[in-house]
Amino acid sequence: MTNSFRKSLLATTFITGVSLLAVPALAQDTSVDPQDAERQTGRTTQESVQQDAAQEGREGEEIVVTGTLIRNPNLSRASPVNVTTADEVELLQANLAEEVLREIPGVVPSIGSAVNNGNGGASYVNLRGLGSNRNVVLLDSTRIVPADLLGRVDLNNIPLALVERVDVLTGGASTTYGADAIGGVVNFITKRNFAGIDVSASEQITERGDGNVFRVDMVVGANFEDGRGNAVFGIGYQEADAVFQGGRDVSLTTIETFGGTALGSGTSVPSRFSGARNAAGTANLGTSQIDPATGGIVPTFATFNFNPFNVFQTPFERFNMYGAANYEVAEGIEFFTRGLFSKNTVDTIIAPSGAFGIGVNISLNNPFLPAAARSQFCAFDVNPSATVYTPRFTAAECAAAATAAGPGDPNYREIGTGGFVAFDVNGNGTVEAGEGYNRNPQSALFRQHRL
Ligand SMILES: [Ca+2]
Ligand SMILES: [Ca+2]
Repeated sequence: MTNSFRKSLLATTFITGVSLLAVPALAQDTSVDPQDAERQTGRTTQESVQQDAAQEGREGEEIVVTGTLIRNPNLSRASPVNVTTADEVELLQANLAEEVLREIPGVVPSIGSAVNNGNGGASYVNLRGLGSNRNVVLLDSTRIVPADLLGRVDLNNIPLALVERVDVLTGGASTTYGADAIGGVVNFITKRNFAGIDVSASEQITERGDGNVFRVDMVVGANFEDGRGNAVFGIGYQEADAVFQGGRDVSLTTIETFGGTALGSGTSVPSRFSGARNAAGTANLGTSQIDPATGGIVPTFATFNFNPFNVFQTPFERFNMYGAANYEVAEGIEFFTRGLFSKNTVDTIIAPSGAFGIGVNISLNNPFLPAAARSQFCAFDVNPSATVYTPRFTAAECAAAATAAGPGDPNYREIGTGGFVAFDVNGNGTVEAGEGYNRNPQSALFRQHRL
């Protein structure tokens, strides 16, 4: 840093100080006009500050720089705000607030009219994919009652017909709004001084003739006392029919992206189990399926196609009312009130669920257990050492257990009763901490529940 630069830096610093000091001096009306001072001393303010600073520097006093012209990005940086106007909402012919937000970059589709799996009847916004509980949803800049204990606001309750615009702050705003504004803030601004009557009705249908959506809204508003007060009331009804994925060829099955083959869920019928040996007795099987023809356990051959049951459009019916009034008593003092009523009926439709890896104990004398499956469960190698084969039960134990009378019978055996065996897994001569195996691990069941 050159000496001249340091001087000019100091000069600008002190000029800032001078101008700040001048403000209270002027207010007292006893200040010395800087121009008068310059005329008297023959120096400009900047020159005198430079010389004074130089004198102070010569005296060896510490100079503390309290401000510079270097810009602080924290003061000037603005968070991006995406604004969606009522015109855009109308152009979209959106029926729910979630449908509007879904179009905005930075918003990840969350549970809503097009995401049904996991739907509890509400719809949410998920900014930047950080989670639908990581953003704040406001109505006229104030919070509204959340729909669940996670603090998430049900977007089905937003009176879209009254919305003037939607401000979406897609940046972290925790410092302003609190810990839940990590992903950002969505602020629905309603029509503030709406006067008159607005009635709208719409009917939407897909090009295939299904997925009918009907909507009708009426908004009534009036200003009073020369615009100092306004009251507005809205009432609306919406109804949407389902569009099933099974209704379109393109979505009849899930297609694997690499090979283009149809995929399904392994949680299916016939049931799948873990914990069995292959039929040849050469290796353990992973999660495998019962073959009804042989009663044996074989690699999965029949998957369940869950696609046709799922929906592209979630069916719902909604009736909502919204009323608000504001009155400016004096400048800066305003009373306002608002009321919100919404009754939503959302049909959540997904494919039949299943038992996804539920641990089960299986009695080997179960009359419904095929003999082939029984012997494969018994032959399962429980020993983790690659060179040691330890079957769950020996062939003799297995055969005896098949005809055991009941739990009191000494030959009775059950898969999944556990029991830890310490064992030198890596074969180094000592059984170390963590080495061992479960001699009779549980079998996990995967089975699709048919409707
Ligand atoms: Ca082994
Ligand atoms: Ca060892």
